Amino acid sequence: MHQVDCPPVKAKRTILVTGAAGFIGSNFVRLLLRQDHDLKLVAFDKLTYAGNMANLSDLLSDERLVFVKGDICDAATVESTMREHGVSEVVNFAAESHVDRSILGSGPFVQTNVVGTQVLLDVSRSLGVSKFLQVSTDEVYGTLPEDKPEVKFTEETPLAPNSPYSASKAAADCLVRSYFHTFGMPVLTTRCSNNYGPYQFPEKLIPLFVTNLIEGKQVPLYGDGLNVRDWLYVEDHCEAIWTVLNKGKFGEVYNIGGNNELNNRTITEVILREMGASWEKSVKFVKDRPGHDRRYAIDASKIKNELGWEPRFRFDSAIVQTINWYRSNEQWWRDIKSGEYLKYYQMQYAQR
Ligand code: NAD
Ligand code: TDX
Repeated sequence: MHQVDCPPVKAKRTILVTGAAGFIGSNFVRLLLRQDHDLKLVAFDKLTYAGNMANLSDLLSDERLVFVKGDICDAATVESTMREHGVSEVVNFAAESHVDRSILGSGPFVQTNVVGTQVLLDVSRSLGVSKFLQVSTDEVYGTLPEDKPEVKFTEETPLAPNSPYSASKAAADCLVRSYFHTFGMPVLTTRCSNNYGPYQFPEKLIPLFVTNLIEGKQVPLYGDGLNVRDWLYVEDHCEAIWTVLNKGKFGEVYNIGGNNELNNRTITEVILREMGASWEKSVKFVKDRPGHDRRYAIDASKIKNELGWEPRFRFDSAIVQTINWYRSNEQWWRDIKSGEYLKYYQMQYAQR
């Protein structure tokens, strides 16, 4: 019998998702595949200490997803990947993302966050992509006073980064802005507050504290523990990025936040309560982070009013869901908390 080969189904959009094996990137890929959009995703990641194929392993059998190991600083690999897969849009999550590591050494932060973004912009421009979304952070705005709760970061707040991490992200944001003004590139920038949820590397506050408590270890609270962050569930952040990618106006910045300011003591109390641990036995106050920003708070009215996005998850239930995820996925974080991680932990916390 004569056999007819079916022509490959042509995806409408092909999105390069850089940093897709990290915390937020992998949650973004998972969300888009679950929502069943007619698109192809090219997950591109260098697999640094923070990149983990286990974050994507359950998704790799999906024919809408391909994975490419590569560095965003390597223009040849970025270009060949984008050409081979016919990439039409870029969402750049790839970054060195941990403030404490940027204090130990800023080199990799400048390299990936600044040079890597410049390379991605140049290749994307030369190939004429239809959209380039830069995933940035509220930390580029610096710090807010504690005694003026009405003051929040808006998109007009001047950039005033205080850590090498946030300085490198601010530099990248400036490059993205300049490619819009100089070359008319179709760029979008999002600036989000602190995320929590599944697959977050256990160097960040919430997964570090939850996994330490499961291991029967103490949790190291910096300074007086009264620094404030605006916590957002990762899926809400991913939905917001998808909204901006689809409805955002080129050249614009969109703040994303949870309207959920909590200090680190409160976060610690919530985790301890949920895990049945006591403050006296489990909390160790340690020397503060140098240059530690006191308060972050996002005014997310622009994305709400102009694009109709609002967070859907409530902190009190999403934090329990998150803690339970780390309880049920012990192998995932135990594999990470070994080898290199232990050396890092020793360097970061032993002398505090
Ligand atoms: P993460 O550290 O968990 O993941 C970063 C990923 O980027 C890793 O998979 C890593 O392997 C990859 N990567 C690093 N350097 C690379 C390179 N040169 N080339 C290719 N891939 C590389 O970080 P995350 O928490 O998922 O953050 C993702 C993005 O969101 C970052 O740009 C970060 O600045 C931003 N952001 C994070 C938060 C947060 O609370 N985590 C909040 C706001 C914004
Ligand atoms: O051991 C700790 N003890 C502690 O008290 C750690 C790791 C953190 N902290 C404090 C410092 C901060 O006030 O908890 C707060 C949150 O710290 P991190 O989880 O390191 O996040 P932060 O520095 O606020 O930055 C995060 O949010 C914005 C992400 O890491 C960034 O990538 C994102 O841009």
